[in-house]
Amino acid sequence: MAELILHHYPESPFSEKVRAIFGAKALAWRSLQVSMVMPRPATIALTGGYRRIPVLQVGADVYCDTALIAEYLDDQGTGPTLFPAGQLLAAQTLARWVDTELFWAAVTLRFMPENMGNFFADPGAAQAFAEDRANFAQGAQVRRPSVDEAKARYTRFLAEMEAQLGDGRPYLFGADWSVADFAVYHMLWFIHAGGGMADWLASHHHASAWMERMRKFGQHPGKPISAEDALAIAHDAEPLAVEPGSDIPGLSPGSEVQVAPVDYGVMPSHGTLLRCDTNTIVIRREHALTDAVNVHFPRHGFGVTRN
Ligand SMILES: N[C@@H](CCC(=O)N[C@@H](CS)C(=O)NCC(=O)O)C(=O)O
Repeated sequence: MAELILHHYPESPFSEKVRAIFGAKALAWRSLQVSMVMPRPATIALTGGYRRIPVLQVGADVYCDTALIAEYLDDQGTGPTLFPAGQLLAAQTLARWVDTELFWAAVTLRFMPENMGNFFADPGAAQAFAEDRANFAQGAQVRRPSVDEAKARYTRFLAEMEAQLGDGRPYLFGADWSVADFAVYHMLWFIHAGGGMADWLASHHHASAWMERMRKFGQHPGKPISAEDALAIAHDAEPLAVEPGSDIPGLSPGSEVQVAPVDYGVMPSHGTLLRCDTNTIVIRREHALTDAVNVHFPRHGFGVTRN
C-alpha cells in the first residue's frame, strides 16, 4: 500500500484528530508540514483549491476533511472500529456537533488573551495569521460565539462528558473508542493547548483521566517528507479506480464541477466528476506537478456544482 502522507501543521486541532487516530491504530505515517497560513503550493496542486487542513494523500488519491479521513483510516491498522454499528448514530452525531458547534466555541476560547500561550512566535506572525484568516473567512456561513456564550457551551459540555464517563468506562460510549472520542479529544486538545484553562479540566476527574488516555495516542510522530517528494509520489502513482456514478440529476460523471465546503473555508476544488453518492464526492484532476489525481470529499458538509 502507498504511504499515508498527512499535510498538516502542529497547531492544527483537526490535524491532531488524525495524528491521534494514526497513534491509536498504530499506523506508520509521513508528515508533510505545511505553513499555518497560505500559500501552500504543493497541497493546493493536489486538491485543486480546497485549502482546509489536514489533507491525507495516499499515492495519487487525496482525502479531504477529517470525517472522510477517519473513514478511510478505519479500514487500516489495528484495534476496534471507529464506527461501531451499535453506537453509529450517537458517535457520528456527536462528532459532527463537536467539529462544528463546539469548534467555534473552542476558537473563541483558544484566542482569549489569557489562553493564547505562545500560539504566535512574534507580532509579525500574528498579523500574517489575521490577514490570512480574513481571506479564509470570505463567504463563510458560521457564527463565532462571544466569550460568555463559548464558556457556557464548554462548561455544559464538560459537565455532560463528566457524567457520561462517571461509571468508569474508558471511552465515551463504553469499552472501545469511536470516532466521537477522537473528535472530542482534538477539541479539548486545542482549548487546553494554551494552558490558561487548565483548572476547567482538572476539576472534572473522569474527563481528565479520559483526556490523558487520549493524549497518548497523539504522541506517535510521522516520518517527515518534503513537498517535492510528496508531489513526486502523486506523479508516479495511478489514482484508484472509481466506479462512475452520480445521484444528482443533470450532473453526470464526466461533468466539469467545483466542490466546496458549505460552511467555511469555501474555496472550491475544480475537476471532472467521477462519482457522487450519499457518502462521497470524487473528482479527477490533472496538474503538471502531480499528473492525474483523484480528490475525495465527504458528501456531508460539501456542495458540488457545475463549473
Ligand atoms: N471539517 C474540517 C475542518 C478543517 C479545519 O477547519 N481546519 C482548520 C485548521 S485545524 C483550517 O483549515 N484552518 C484554516 C487553514 O489552516 O488554512 C475537517 O474535519 O477536516
